[in-house]
Amino acid sequence: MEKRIFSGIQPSGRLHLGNYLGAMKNWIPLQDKYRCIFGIVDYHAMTVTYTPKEMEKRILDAAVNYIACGLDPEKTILMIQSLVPEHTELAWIFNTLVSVPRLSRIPTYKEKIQQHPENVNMGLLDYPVLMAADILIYKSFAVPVGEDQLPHLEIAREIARKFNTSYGKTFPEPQSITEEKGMRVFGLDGVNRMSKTLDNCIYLDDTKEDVEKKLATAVTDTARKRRTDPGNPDVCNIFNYHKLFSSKNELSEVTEGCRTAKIGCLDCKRILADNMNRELDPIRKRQKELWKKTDEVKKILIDGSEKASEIAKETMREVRTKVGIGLRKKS
Ligand code: AQP
Repeated sequence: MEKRIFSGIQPSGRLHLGNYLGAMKNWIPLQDKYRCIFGIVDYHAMTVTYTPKEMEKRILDAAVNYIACGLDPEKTILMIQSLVPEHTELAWIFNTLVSVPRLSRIPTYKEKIQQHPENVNMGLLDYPVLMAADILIYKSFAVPVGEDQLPHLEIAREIARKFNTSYGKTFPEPQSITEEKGMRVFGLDGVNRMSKTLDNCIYLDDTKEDVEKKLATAVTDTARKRRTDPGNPDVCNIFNYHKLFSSKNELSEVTEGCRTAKIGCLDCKRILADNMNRELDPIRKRQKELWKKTDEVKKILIDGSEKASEIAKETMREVRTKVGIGLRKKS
């Protein structure tokens, strides 16, 4: 059987550097090694309050960014979760294999109910079960994810194990594919993970000037009060960004300049802004081109979802038989 991997991003807002460095950028080389299925997981995005009229624009925005960052629909399946309803069907079956206390201990659930105390819905609790179905409906052997998603992947492994024990070997226990670089990108506040909800982001469609302005006010080493004070790159979030965008030489120059107060935070941020913009420029250029041909983008998603459906339907036929629901022509 072909080796498949699945990963996805929620269309819950504009995509940001955390999504790019923790997810999309790492997906690019996988396209040549495995059968990749990358989803825009819109059912997940319904777990927080949203405006229905904006959802389609967000889905398209995610697709534009996927392609602009280098995902190639000729090699890879790009799909929309809700166009393959077998994801939610399998999630229902998986719901019977995991306990409520287990789900309520997941860190992202605790985080979300703090962020959205007015809307603690079942979908938030059930999110990892739907994610397990997203992965296992394609019998994916591995999943490329950022650090925040590792507890969810653990749930997917537990569910696969439980299903296999209860109903016979059906699913692989999916492994994580993680890259040390970009595992956890902090937001401009330097404290929290970069996240759409917290709006502490550099977005992939921010202009060159937006990037410069946002970096200029971003948090650095808070103990460095004056330009003449030496700084400590080890506790500076701007230095974390440098590690992701700057060359080895620049990293040592910036380290030395900061520790000896030869350069100030603004000088350091200017070097970073140039490097970040150099990487983001071609992405922004392709975004603009793709927004002029959204019909083509929609077709890519519809075709991709059809290809994904073929695999998902086959898995569900097997699952329905194994769990014994429905009727079969011959008993
Ligand atoms: N800050 C981050 N650092 C590293 N990786 C990140 N990812 C997201 N933020 C960071 C990775 O992006 C993929 C998809 O994430 P998602 O949009 O489905 O959900 P999320 O992780 O919940 O992202 P947000 O921005 O925090 O969304 P909201 O605010 O809507 O919940 C995942 O692989 C994730 O690891």
